[in-house]
Amino acid sequence: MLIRHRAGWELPESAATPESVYLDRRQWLAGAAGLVAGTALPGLARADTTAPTSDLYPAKRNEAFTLDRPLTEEKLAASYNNFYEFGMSKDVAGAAKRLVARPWTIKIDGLVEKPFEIDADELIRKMGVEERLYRFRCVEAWSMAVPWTGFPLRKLVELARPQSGAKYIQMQTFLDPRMAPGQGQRWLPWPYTEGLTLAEATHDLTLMVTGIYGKPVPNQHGAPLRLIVPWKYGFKSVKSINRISFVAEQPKTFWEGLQASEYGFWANVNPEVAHPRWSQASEQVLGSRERRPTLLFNGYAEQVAGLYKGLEKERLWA
Ligand SMILES: Nc1nc2c(c(=O)[nH]1)N[C@H]1C(S)=C(S)[C@@H](COP(=O)(O)O)O[C@H]1N2
Ligand SMILES: [Mo]
Repeated sequence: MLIRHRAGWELPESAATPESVYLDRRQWLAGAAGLVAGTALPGLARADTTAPTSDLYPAKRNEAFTLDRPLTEEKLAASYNNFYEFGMSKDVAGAAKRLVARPWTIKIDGLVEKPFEIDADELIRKMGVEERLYRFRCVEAWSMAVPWTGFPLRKLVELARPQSGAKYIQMQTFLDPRMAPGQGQRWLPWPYTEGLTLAEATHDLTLMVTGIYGKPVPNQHGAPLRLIVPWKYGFKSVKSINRISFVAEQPKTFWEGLQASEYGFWANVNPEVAHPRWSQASEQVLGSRERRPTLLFNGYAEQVAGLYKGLEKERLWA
């Protein structure tokens, strides 16, 4: 069993893992045993930790994106993660070393002029990268402030040349239970899938993340390429993306597939709308003892509220 001391800023165990709380603990423990056995699997390639695009870091900071709070300490952000492919605790950085993030191919398909595949580093170099400081708010009611490096997803949408019928994009993580033991947990709707409307995907704040703290993004943060949508709960920010599909209908997401009564498609941050099991009014600032009031759209209301005009009847806040 894992026995660890709780830091002052961590939520009590009862509140710390609400995204997974309703999952059967015994099922998970059975899976965890498989995870240990899986570590000994022979023949698995070791992840190459040097990104062919590492010369792009640190990237120039775009000063248009400023923060109202100090940055979270790099070590803390890198050791308090949600990446269910590698386990359900926050302590998955070790297990995520198994992720073979290079070479990595991203498939662009669906309603586009011409589907294609592209190597992640080729794409990153083509798009160019910049640094932005964003707030990051998990539905579990904790938050961080992070220097991400990446490029606006809009640039990739332009590269893909969507057909007029494309209204949404669906983004998927790899599916490889040998590499990611958490995917051996068959009751979870793998692969991890997320989606955005085309308007959200092409909003200036929506970032394809390739780096963090001035370096290529490490495995536990979703190497080699992950999404960041700072006005939505963290679960929308899918990691280790290998497929982006342009579609006509609203795509089903991992969390909707798991528990639609608690997690929806929109997942915009709103302090006034509680999760069915806990309040969203405030957030624990990781690395400090501070609890801050949560801001509407995580503080990005001025930029994004317009995206939701006319959608007031939708379930925008879950
Ligand atoms: N593929 C994948 N992406 C994922 C997750 C996951 O389990 N698998 N967890 C999500 C959740 S709930 C959060 S809060 C963020 C955490 O990102 P971080 O570990 O880089 O802080 O990743 C999101 N993206
Ligand atoms: Mo989350």
